[in-house]
Amino acid sequence: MKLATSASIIGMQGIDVLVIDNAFASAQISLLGAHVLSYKPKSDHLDRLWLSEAANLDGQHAIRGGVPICWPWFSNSHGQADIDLPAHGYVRKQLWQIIQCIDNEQGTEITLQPGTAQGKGFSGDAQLELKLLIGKTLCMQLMTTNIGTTAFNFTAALHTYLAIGDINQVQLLGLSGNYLDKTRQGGSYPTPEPYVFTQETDRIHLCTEEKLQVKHALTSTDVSSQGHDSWVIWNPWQANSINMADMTDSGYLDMLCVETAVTQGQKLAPGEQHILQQIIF
Ligand code: TA6
Repeated sequence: MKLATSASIIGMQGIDVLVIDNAFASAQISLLGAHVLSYKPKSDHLDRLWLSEAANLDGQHAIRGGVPICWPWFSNSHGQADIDLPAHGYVRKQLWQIIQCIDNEQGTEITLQPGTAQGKGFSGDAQLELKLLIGKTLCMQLMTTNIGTTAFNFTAALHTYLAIGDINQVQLLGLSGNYLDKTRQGGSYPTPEPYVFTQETDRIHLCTEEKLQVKHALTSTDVSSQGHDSWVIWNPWQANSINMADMTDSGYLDMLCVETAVTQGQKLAPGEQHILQQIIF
């Protein structure tokens, strides 16, 4: 497979990384997990994504930061009794292949597929593909297709870690209604107004608003989505950062996860396809 002129592959510790540098932006995509690590538009050269300074890039661990792909289940919603199944599914620790990488007038288009979409805990016959457009915006489409003869269910998320400079100066705009709070036994609470951050936050907003805006110390980041049934908002705060080997003690200060997600279960009949799309700009 011939790479686009804008593309090259480099080794970064234990992982191979596809590096894109075109007229509109630069980006880094780890082939472990098809994990976008960095996206910097040329308009201001500011990375919209956060990567932990302590991220484990040995090729064996899920990467803390960037955009982890959670599939075929989000969190622990695999519906199985097996407690050893990995949180957020198994494709973030799989090696993905580059199927296509071409430059066009909008940027660089990349298609990636995992070695296999099959894995312990999921019996669906699925094809999984991630399509990226690295341009004036970062467009990601996670495409799930039922290539089998029976229906299956899945959940998923694009678990985006945004670089926000200082969590104490963030305001999130665009959400409404109630959210489910993982830090309070899944209880339901109204969306705060203004939406600011002062403590551990782990929330599932069961709403399909298309566009959120994160105002922060570095710039303002817009995240828009289609194909989702939820937005998940996460910041582990200080005590959890201290306890996580792949975050520095103060790592929580300059990141916020804004995740477009299918948390309620998406059923796909044979031949059907679902696209979870996220655009960051
Ligand atoms: O999306 C929020 C969440 O499910 C949190 O509950 C938190 O655990 C986070 O994801 C990170 O999960 P990970 O498996 O990457 O440590």
